[in-house]
Amino acid sequence: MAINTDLELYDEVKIKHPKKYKVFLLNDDYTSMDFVIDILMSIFHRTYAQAEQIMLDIHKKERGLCGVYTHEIAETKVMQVRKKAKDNGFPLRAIMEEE
Ligand code: TYC
Repeated sequence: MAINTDLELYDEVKIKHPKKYKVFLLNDDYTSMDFVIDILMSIFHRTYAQAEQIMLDIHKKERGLCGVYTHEIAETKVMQVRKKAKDNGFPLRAIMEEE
């Protein structure tokens, strides 16, 4: 019995957490600041104040962290940014990187 419990415990300890991915927005010269703020609020669920701060960070430092997600969700966010930017005629891009 004791050996069983130990094995179960060992298996539990071995469980790996799914990898997480950082999603960044990239700066460019053409996308409007208001549109970036809208993207951060609608896709990344930021408040207006947070979105404005992240947008200004990107504007100054070339890229900014929008959120950290599982692979599938990060990929979806990147695609949603691409589609919404394209539909609105902006070149805004998002990328993901393993954490
Ligand atoms: N640099 C853009 C401008 O001056 C604003 C901008 C901010 C664009 C963040 C993209 O991810 C971005 N209109």
